[in-house]
Amino acid sequence: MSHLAVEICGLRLRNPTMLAAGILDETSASMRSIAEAGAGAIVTKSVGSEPRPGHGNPSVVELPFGLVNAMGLPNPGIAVYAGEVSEAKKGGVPVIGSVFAGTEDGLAELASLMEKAGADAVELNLSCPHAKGYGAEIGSTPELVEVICRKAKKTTRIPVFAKLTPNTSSIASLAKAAERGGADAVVAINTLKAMAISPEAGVPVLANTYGGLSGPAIRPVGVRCVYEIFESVKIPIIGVGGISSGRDALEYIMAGASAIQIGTGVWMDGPDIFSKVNRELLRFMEKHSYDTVRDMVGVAHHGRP
Ligand code: RRO
Repeated sequence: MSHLAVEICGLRLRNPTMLAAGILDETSASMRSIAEAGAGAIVTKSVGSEPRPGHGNPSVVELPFGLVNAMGLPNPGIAVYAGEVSEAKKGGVPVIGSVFAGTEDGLAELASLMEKAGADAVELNLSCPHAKGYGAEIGSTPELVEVICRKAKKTTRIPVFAKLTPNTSSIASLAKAAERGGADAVVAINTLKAMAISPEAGVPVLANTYGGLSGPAIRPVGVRCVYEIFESVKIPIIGVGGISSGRDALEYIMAGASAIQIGTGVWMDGPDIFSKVNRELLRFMEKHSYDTVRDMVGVAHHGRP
């Protein structure tokens, strides 16, 4: 009998789909509605130590093949958001707290505050492509990624995930550094650094000029990144980038992902995307006689066991 349940870093998920950071995760109510819609876990929005308004508008450009966003890490700060995390847990699925900071000490402190708020795991945002001093600015060198993960592991008992940037010549080197630093899993990928220009106005569309491309266009990049990381580390990989069908999820799983996240797909198709992806995954597994998701992880490297 095929089933969708997975275990990742000790977290038991009823299925391998998670809400990605940054979409419909501003409040506990929206996060619980995603749990009700069928997600196996929820990742919170990226939260920092202090409230931040984010970048000015326009902060999102919709394209036929995805989105370019420069939200700029808007969030109410951990002191306020902690209450949303504990409430979100009532949705009955694991809640993973995404955090950002400009230093390794800042990230370690936020990781521990997320644990106190009740998060089941923490996701270190080492990859936002357009926020000065944060994200990819501190997550692009293996040495720093290693130190950041080591510090976060020292201050927390819950699993630590490192969300990595694809805007680098070797995402596998970043994944290896995260593993050396003790990270329990890596998440790949965040958005691709991008921009849009209005020919009529003759200026960049986004107030921040630069943003991050997400959605169907980046799926082949994400799948390639997961494939490369799988060959380099032993810790689990969580795949994200352009997933909106069971088939898309299967690409990531067969490249090496033990679970997957959906962000822009929720923006495009609504929360029902979780039950749709899960239904399609299960149908495929039944048709092709895979009992578990785990049996499909990395199949593109070594063939069926
Ligand atoms: O808030 C954002 O602008 C943002 C973040 Br934190 C991120 O990690 N990735 C992204 O594309 N946008």
